Amino acid sequence: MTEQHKKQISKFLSLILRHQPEKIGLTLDENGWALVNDILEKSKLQFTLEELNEVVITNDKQRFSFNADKTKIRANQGHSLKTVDLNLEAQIPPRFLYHGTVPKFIPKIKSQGLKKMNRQHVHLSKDRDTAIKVGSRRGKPVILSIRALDMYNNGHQFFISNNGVWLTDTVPFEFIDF
Ligand code: HQG
Repeated sequence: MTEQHKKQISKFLSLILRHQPEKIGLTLDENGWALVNDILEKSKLQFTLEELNEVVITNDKQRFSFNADKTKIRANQGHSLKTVDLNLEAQIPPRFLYHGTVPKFIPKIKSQGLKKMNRQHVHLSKDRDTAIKVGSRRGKPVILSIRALDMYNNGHQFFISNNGVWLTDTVPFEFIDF
């Protein structure tokens, strides 16, 4: 399987499992799971169960998970769909977490803090290198340090996705070191 084909399938899965399942007439349950067979049947992009397996296992960010008997699949984070509840357990965060962004957003972030924008959560990284990668998707990255444990001690909840992304509802500007 070529890297290009894998990437194409990964992008397609992100679209239907995070944002627009209706694009192919797919339904997700309340926890974001879709039936694997449904996806194989309804997808306009052609791929086999073996290829789907390979995409899930080798995915650079481990974006997707199967359930125990591998009949269902879901995205580990990144949803814009308001109805999906991943049922993640609240966690105590480390002292610092990081957010990669780009210069043009800094003035707004300075006044409003970090907002979840189109997604269900603000996404934070456990280390600077990961945050650099996230920011680089949009241009020259700027890395913000978030005083996560302080936030937690002030009543903010944190979650960690299956693939290690830290999630929270909003980051007020006073917890951000610019
Ligand atoms: C910015 C990818 C203006 C924020 C990544 C970001 C991640 C504000 C953008 C995951 C703002 C939202 C999520 C405010 C935040 N004013 N701009 N008040 N607050 N922003 O894509 O964190 O490859 O929704 O800095 O690796 O960039 O898809 O969030 O630049 O883990 O699996 O608004 O998506 O993963 O952008 O990325 P996004 P993100 P995948």
